Amino acid sequence: MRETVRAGIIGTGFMGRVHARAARLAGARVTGVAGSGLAKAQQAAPLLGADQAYATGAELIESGDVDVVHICTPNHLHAPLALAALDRGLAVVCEKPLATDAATAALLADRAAGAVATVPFVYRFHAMVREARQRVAAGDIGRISVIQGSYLQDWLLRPEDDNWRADPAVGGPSRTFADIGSHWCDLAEFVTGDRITAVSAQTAVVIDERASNAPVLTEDVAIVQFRTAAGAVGTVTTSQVAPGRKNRLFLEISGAAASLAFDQEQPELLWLGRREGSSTLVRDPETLSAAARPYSPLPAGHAQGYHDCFDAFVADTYTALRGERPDGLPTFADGARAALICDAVLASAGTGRWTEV
Ligand code: NAI
Ligand code: SOE
Repeated sequence: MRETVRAGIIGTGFMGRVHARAARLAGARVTGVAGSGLAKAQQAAPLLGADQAYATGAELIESGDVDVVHICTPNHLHAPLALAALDRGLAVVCEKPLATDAATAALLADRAAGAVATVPFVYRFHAMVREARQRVAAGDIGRISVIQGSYLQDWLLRPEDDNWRADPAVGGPSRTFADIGSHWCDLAEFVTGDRITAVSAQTAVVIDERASNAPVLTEDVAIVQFRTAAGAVGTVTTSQVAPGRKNRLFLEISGAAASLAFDQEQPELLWLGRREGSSTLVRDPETLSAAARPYSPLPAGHAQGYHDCFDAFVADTYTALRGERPDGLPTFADGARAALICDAVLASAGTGRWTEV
């Protein structure tokens, strides 16, 4: 690997900008950007700090001028672009959902064996999430009985709130669960070290007509009850039509000795519940466990957030490019796992039956 990583960004929207910034902060040079056409890429290049604009993702992948490709496009393009990049021997950072069905995601995970291929389940990179995970692993919570929570947003609340995610040909057959339920399940499994083994799900379309996608076929809401390998039970509610909720990923774990709760919109805090008295831990590098401290670079009281998680995720991906194995780096195997759960959720909602994952 060269001393300076050469990063190519495909997709010039919200995530294209976030990835390009994180890549530069991690010491990479952004050598190329591709958009939905040459004009879009040319417009984005100075904003992303990219040397060269490409008309298509395929051209960027074939350019010979990139070591790692960041795929930040609508969902249906993730799998073909990731396969092309892997075939070319490049490292890949591919946005979630890794693919719009579990079989394709599994194929990608197979093809990525031995390569650096990561998926931005970035909520793993909050310091307080690492602290929660460390406390579960250390046995502080005891045997886990219940894992529950929700991921709620409101940006698709009104019929005029429209997005490519609502079109199954572009976003895939699942919208809300694939888009945000995937993050929740990844986080729940990451923190507990447990696995969801069976699901019973209901989905609902609340807004049945949207401007460019009428009638709407993808779910606004998914409610999932589940069992885990270690014998815990749980529920998760996901919605993109929950008024007032912007990006509220909430996870609570109850064990025999204590509970833990994390709210993505209050990421400096971790609630620790006990029968004898509960407390709220505030992120402070001086008191965090060794596992969480690397994700807490700022002193206490200097709030960290989404960008910090993203930057840490990309920095760890680039560390992996140098042959190291950072702990908790989400790979294509984790992307395939999320796709598997998502397929089980859709199947269960369709049949009304419990479905094995
Ligand atoms: P966006 O709509 O803001 O941007 C998508 C971009 O892709 C647009 O600029 C569009 O012009 C471009 N595009 C469309 N067709 C293309 C093509 N054929 N080739 C190259 N570019 C093309 O969407 P956003 O929010 O940036 O989402 C992109 C992906 O990132 C999605 O898969 C989404 O699930 C994921 N995402 C992940 C997040 C995370 O925390 N990991 C956060 C937000 C989104
Ligand atoms: C939109 O629903 C979105 O930006 C998702 O695509 C992200 O993955 C999630 O992090 C926040 O919400």
